[in-house]
Amino acid sequence: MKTDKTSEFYEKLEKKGVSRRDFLKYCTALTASMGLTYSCVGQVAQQIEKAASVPRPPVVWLHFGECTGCSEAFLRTPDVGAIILETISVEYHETLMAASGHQAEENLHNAVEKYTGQFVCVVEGAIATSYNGAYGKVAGKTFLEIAREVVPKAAATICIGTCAAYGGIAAASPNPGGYKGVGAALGISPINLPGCPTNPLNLLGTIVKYLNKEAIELDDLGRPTFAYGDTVHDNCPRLKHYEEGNFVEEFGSKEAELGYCLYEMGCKGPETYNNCPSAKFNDATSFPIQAGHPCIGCSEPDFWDTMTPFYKES
Ligand code: FSX
Ligand code: SF4
Ligand code: F3S
Repeated sequence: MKTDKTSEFYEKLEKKGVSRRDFLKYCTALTASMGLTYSCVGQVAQQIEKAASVPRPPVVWLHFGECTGCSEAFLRTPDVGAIILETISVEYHETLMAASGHQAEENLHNAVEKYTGQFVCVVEGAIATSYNGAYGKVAGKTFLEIAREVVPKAAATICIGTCAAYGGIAAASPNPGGYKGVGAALGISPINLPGCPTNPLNLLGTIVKYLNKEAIELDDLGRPTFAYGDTVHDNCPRLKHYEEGNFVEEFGSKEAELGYCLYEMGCKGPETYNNCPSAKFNDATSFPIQAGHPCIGCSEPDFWDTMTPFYKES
């Protein structure tokens, strides 16, 4: 049902260059990423409209030990970024905001005080825990201090990226800084959206469910099952070749050209829970396996240690 709020939502998107047609395109991608059939696109669109009609929740977005690839992935999918920014109100985000130095610190402090108990904390990056967190600081404060100050005051915490979720690359062996994911560093159970980077559609799907007060079913690693319920292998476009025993044995070969299975090139799709084959990246263009590269298991805990060597069969 169209209301003034929904018309306003479409008008705002239109001003950001996202037409109604574009919006439906992303609803289609989001529907697929959630493992739903095409017939659910209208329903998903309505859910986003509904989410956009409630007051936008304040969001404090923290950056710790990471490469900012997760924010980049979201910003490089501008239409999804615009839809997300129409459903939340980003009060603090180090990559996006104009403020710097003391002014930025003040913004963080003010946002946390003003919205205590109401804001959603999105965290990118892992937290150094050894030597009182000395291996990671912003403005003279350790990541650990910042996280301990901010995260407990949030209404909900969403970790985006494998780094925030489980430590990721910052926690790769020998991990001298004692880097950990947010849950392990603080002893809490956040919503984890792993991936290096996280697919922006998975963030959008989570925000929409959160705003609509829908229960978000999580697995034992804190991942929403709507996005991380299946392995990459389960939905891989090369699965038929795997089953028929057609494998690539060398990059650049005829078999590679024919799109055969990359298992023997080290593909970790069978051990990796993520929806990349349906969600895809870069405006739903492609994902590693479609581009001819094996999955390196980037959304699994400790992938940098447990999935290497990346180009060898496990
Ligand atoms: Fe880590 Fe994300 Fe990889 Fe980078 O925030 S998951 S290094 S893509 O940026 O945290
Ligand atoms: Fe499975 Fe990887 Fe082969 Fe795809 S390319 S079928 S994920 S092993
Ligand atoms: Fe990562 Fe594998 Fe997807 S490498 S992006 S989980 S296909």
